[in-house]
Amino acid sequence: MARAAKPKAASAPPAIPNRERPPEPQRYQPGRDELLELYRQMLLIRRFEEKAGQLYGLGLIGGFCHLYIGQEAVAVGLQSALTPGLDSVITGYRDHGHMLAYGIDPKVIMAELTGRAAGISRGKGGSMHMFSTDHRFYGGHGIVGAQVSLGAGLAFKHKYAGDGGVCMAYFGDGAANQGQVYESFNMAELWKLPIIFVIENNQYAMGTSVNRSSAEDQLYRRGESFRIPGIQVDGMDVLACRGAAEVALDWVRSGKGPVILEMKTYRYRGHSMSDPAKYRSRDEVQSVKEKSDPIDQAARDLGALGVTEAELKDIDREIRRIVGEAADFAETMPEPDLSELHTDVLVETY
Ligand SMILES: Cc1ncc(C[n+]2csc(CCOP(=O)(O)OP(=O)(O)O)c2C)c(N)n1
Ligand SMILES: [Mg+2]
Repeated sequence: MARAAKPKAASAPPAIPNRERPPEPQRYQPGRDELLELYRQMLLIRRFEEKAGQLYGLGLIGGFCHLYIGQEAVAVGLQSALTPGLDSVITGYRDHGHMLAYGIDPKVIMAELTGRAAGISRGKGGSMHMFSTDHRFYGGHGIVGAQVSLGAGLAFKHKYAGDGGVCMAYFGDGAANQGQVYESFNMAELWKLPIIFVIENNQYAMGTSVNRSSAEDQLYRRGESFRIPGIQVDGMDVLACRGAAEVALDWVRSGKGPVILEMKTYRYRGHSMSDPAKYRSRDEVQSVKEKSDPIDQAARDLGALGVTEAELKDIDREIRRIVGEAADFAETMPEPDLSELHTDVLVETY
């Protein structure tokens, strides 16, 4: 009896055959003042989030509250390469850092957290539903993965209007397993939409680690069957993030279609303020803080550029003052009037 022919061993084809790839990103080389600004922005996010955690503990913030501590380099590094007023940004519920990185006033973000009328969504959206069309910042979304298809829509608008803008759509490692993400990938590549898909791989989706939930845990490869190139980036290094953003933006702005950036990062706090974090050890968290903290890394880079400890302490003092003022504002401003209960629910003119 003839033996069945042995299946031919696959000869490790290139990930995306016949497809040009973006060049390997280089670590960004900023001047002293530019790096100081990136450092300031990361520290603002860190101190803002610490304060938000305290206000939550005091009962001043209701509902859900997801902190961005540990992931600061991602939003700061990527968004520093965007053009405000032209490009658009959209993300999930862990959104405070992205707003701060876009230069939105910490006072109106904090006031939104405490549900005050002066908040950026007039106190009616809270932590997960912040929006600023002036900044082309389109939320703040509680439905995991929804921002990816909405982001594809924003990118379609950029292309349709021919305005030269790019949409940066952020989502998590958990969201990367959601179906609508792949429908969006397909359309985005098919229509060569100007979108950067940013997967913030902070290693966990609520209490589930990426390795436990993902058949392919190298998330930058998730676009392969759509011919979308992916780049894996050290998301704990603001200069690596910025370097990757430059490459991705060049690619997308030149009309070559979408790109995926997988940002390897880590969240220091629980999923939300109500997470007891029993799924990982304290040692694991401590070890990341000690070895890879993005703010410490930037401080070392600043040291190499001649910035002194005393200058960094002054920056910290200044940031604490800004955050303290934002918290005072958020605690003392009035709540929305009862007559606002049914406004902003539907678009009121058609
Ligand atoms: C469609 C949908 N399914 C489930 C949930 C519940 N949920 C909220 S956050 C979350 C985990 C998402 O994790 P990830 O995408 O990694 O983002 P991270 O919280 O780490 O930023 C889940 C399952 C939801 N909000 N929406
Ligand atoms: Mg995650």
